Formats: sequence, C-alpha cells, structure tokens
Amino acid sequence: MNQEMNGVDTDSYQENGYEKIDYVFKVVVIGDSAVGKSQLLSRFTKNEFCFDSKSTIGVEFQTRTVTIKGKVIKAQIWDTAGQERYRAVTSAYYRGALGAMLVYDITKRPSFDHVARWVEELRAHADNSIVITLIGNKADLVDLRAVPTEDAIEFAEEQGLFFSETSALSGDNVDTAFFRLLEEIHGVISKKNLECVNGKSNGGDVQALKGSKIDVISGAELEISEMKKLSACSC
Ligand SMILES: Nc1nc2c(ncn2[C@@H]2O[C@H](COP(=O)(O)OP(=O)(O)OP(=O)(O)O)[C@@H](O)[C@H]2O)c(=O)[nH]1
Ligand SMILES: [Mg+2]
Repeated sequence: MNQEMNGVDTDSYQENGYEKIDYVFKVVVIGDSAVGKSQLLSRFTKNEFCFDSKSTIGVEFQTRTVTIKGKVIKAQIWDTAGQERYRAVTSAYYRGALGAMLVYDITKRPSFDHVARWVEELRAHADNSIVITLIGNKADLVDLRAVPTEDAIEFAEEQGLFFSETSALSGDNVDTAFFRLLEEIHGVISKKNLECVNGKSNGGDVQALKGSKIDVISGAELEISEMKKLSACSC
C-alpha cells in the first residue's frame, strides 16, 4: 500500500470496525481484450498480479476505500471483458460512472488504434462530465514497445483525457493513476455541489455526479443482475 498516496484499503477499515464512507465513486475500466484491465484492478484493490489471468466474462467489480482531501471514498471499480462477445450491455455498465480508465497495451498497436472507438462509446453512453484517464499498460515490456508515449500524449490532449503509463506487473504508476482519477472526480463533484449550494445548478448533472451514499454492494448487485437479465434478452 502506498502510504504517500494517503490511501487505506477497505479491509483495514473493517478490521477497526470503522466504516464511514463519505462518497462512493463508480469507475469503469474499458479497453481491448488482454491489455491488462483485470490485472490493473487487482493491483490497485489487492496489490496482487496473476500471470495466467483468464479473460473476463461478463462484469465484475472490486472496491478500495481511500481518503482524499479528508473525505473517505469507496472506489467501486467495474471491469468487463474487452472481447465483444463477453461484454455486458453497454448502457447498464456505464450508468452512474463518474470515471473511466481506458486501457491499451503499449506493445500492441491495434489496442491503441482502437482507443478512439472506446472514447466514442464512452461519449455515447456515459455522463458528459465523466473523467477519463487513458492508460498505456505493460510499461515494463520496454523492448516490445509499439506505441510511442508521444502518440498517446497527443491523442489524450486532443480528447481532453488524462494520461499515464503503468505496469500492473511491477505496480509502477498504478496507484498514482487511480488516485489522480479519484481526486479529479472529487474535484468535479465538489465544484458541482458548490454550484448547487449557490443555486447555479443546471439540473441533471449535479444529481448524476453526486456520488452515492447508499448501500453500495446491494446497489451494485442489483445492476449486475439487471445486466445479466438484459444480456439474456439480447441472446
Ligand atoms: N508484462 C505485463 N503483463 C501484463 C501486465 N498486465 C497484464 N499483463 C498480462 O496480460 C494478460 C492479460 O491481462 P488481463 O488483465 O487478463 O487482460 P484484460 O484486459 O482484463 O482482458 P479481458 O478480460 O479479456 O478483456 C495476462 O497474461 C496478464 O498477466 C503488465 O503490466 N505487464
Ligand atoms: Mg479482464
């Protein structure tokens, strides 16, 4: 655990019998198959890495509780398959997401070439104010690099995305990238709440970006079962 990041995990909260959550932030992880989405999630939430991880089928989520600017935030991070045939129904997956990690593999050019399509999907299905971070993963595979960092920086600037290169394997930059995203979401929400208090709200956005203080797990389970139902219908 990176103490410099002011992070604490869910377990330590539970051990102390202390669970005071100020916000729940839903973050979705997207990108082509095998770019390392599930391993990034595993590294961030459990500090684990698995060499022979299997392709994700359907939808999973994991949580980690962190402190940002004095607020206890439960990051609820959703992971789905990059492979089209295993992917959950899109709109249900993106519903309520405040942030997105869009991952490509620095050793696989096509995974970077497809990033524009993933951005389009986000713009079509997610809230307008969603905070997006572009992640070039597998940065440990230096000799196999196929995507120059400059190309990714240029794309991120054009599209207004944050950008980091990470290695789920070594753990390099993983916490930093997630914390940056969560801090940014917190900033957006604080601003929206302030506008709301000052009566400058333009309606729907504030509701959508509030974060949630409800019973997270049952809410998430509800959405998963809803997605399963929808998936079944589309077969
Ligand atoms: N060298 C290296 N390998 C990685 C890294 N991250 C993931 N991998 C490997 O890449 C493969 C795919 O990782 P996953 O996390 O399962 O990929 P995914 O994006 O979740 O794939 P789908 O579930 O099919 O969409 C696995 O063999 C991992 O061990 C990394 O940072 N460095
Ligand atoms: Mg996966």
